[in-house]
Amino acid sequence: MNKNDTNERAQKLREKLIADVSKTGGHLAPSLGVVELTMALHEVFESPKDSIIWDVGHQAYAHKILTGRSDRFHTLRQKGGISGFPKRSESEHDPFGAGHSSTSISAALGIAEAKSLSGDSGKTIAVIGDGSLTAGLAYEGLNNAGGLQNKNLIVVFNDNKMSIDKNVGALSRFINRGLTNPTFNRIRRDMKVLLNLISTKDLNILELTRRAALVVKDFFLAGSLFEAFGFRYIGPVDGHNLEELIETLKKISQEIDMSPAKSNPILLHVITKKGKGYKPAEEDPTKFHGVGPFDIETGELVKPAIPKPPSYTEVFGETICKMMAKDSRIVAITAAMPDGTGLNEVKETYPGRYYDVGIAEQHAVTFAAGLATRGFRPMVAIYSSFLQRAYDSIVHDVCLQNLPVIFAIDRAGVVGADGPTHHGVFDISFLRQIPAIAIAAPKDEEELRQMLISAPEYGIPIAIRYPRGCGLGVKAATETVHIPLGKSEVVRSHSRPIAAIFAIGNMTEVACDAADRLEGKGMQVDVINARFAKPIDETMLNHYAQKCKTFITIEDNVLMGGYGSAVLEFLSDRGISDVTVKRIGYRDEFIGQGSISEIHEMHGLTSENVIKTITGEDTEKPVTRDS
Ligand SMILES: Cc1ncc(C[n+]2csc(CCOP(=O)(O)OP(=O)(O)O)c2C)c(N)n1
Repeated sequence: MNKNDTNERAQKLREKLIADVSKTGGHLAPSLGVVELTMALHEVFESPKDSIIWDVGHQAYAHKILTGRSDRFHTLRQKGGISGFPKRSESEHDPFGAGHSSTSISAALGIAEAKSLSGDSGKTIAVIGDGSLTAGLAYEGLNNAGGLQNKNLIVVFNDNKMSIDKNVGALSRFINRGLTNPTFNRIRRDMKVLLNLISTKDLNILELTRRAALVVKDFFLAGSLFEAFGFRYIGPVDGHNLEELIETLKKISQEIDMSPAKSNPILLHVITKKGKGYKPAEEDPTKFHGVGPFDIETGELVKPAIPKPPSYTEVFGETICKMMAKDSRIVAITAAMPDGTGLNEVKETYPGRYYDVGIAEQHAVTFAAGLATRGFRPMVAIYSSFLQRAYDSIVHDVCLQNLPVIFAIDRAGVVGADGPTHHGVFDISFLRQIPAIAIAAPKDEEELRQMLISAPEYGIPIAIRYPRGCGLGVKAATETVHIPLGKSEVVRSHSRPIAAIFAIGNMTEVACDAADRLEGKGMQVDVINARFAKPIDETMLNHYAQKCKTFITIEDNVLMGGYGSAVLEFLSDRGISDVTVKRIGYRDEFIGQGSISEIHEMHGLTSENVIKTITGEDTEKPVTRDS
């Protein structure tokens, strides 16, 4: 391959990435950073015989383009289009699905072992970033891999010093120290000069010098860390020098072929620049980590036609800042997502009470539990789908000890284009079965404020879940309103309602819209803003069981084990059998990608479907469940 040709191909690939992602939005900076690495991997290895597993998978766009998905790439993240992450059902070149971080080493090791067991000589390559290497799961994989000594496993460490924000923690410091340390770099330079001066006759000196160099390297470099895990460390190499990458990967491949079956796996350390080749992304890799549609010339985001109210995330960030000013017990914790969870202002204003723990949700929760034992009121801000990682910490460390940790669960409900790995549709169900915890969901951004302000006073674990996107444009109340634990509120009331809609969180607006439209048709329907999925408001349910015999429940969560289930359980346990409950929520299946409104439409989380459910008209899909 001629150097100019390859550079031109890399350039073309970048241009396509930028052009398509500027329209669809997506993870641009991570993908731009690995263009040469992707080309080199596909040049040297033979996918799908050799399996390439991208950690998180948000950087796999070039891989998708190079493996037969170029023509459809413009459908990225759209309903029915190419997924923003590797997906087994999409291509044989995606051997393992992802979306959540730090799974690649474990998955690759499993695949490598499966190949060994079945006599398949294919190699398995995990590509993992420095951000994803802050998660415990990655080390569980490294530890097991070093022990198993599967020679066909290669881990490529894509080191760009960035998670979504700047990477954090001691390991990141350790790895950077070696690479940027002037003393080491000087010694390395001097060593090279010395080695060149020595003739081959002086082998003893040569060997001595090599050993000395290794000692120095071990002392300073990332290599010692991976070597301690039983890997053969190679690097660091320049991740934008295609020739060097290809050369190195070829040597690695040959070396593996010549090694005995049980040999230490190889770790290749590659240095890349996030956003490489597109100036706005190089200058602001955090903005271009995951970006909406933008103008290619300026890098400016395409603005919505009508200005939108503040997002729930922004309201959370602003409220917690105000709370921290008044209450020194409150501390804020994020798992590598200060920007995404709205904690940037807290980070600036209260650096001493702000913790970015890395991509370590499990640790974040247990760390919060520790803080809570000493009188603090930790607020752990984590997206719903990533909180799944921390399940046992919530049960064992927080709830079992009844510690007053506050979970700010952002992106609860469907999230849109990121698809099934990122939809936050399980949290009501997976939290509801845990004793001690309360689960709240605000009907709008003002109620989110009130719930956050009320939470520290409950003195128990509480999860407050709120959706992706902007609020309803509700004005902030001038006075602080405290919400009593477990109390719902009636938001539409009539003397003789034909049905009562029990709505939770963002679905309250949908329910109100349906009730208002039915009122226009002369039908009385009451709406109750549930506020809490746990404890549920038994007084209100009892009251309505007397008042009307049809209940509708609606939630941005799976039906199974969700808020509607809680209502059914209550009625059944109390022997109330003359009330029919129709539940609206997500069926027992994983939900694909699409815009939030498209998904709500498909699953009947709309006022039209609520109206149909009440008036008895057929719906196109079986979106409701009768009991
Ligand atoms: C369990 C989990 N938590 C959080 C995230 C959100 N997230 C996506 S990518 C990313 C940073 C990954 O950094 P790195 O591995 O260094 O890749 P880079 O984006 O720098 O290429 C984070 C925190 C996630 N995908 N999974």
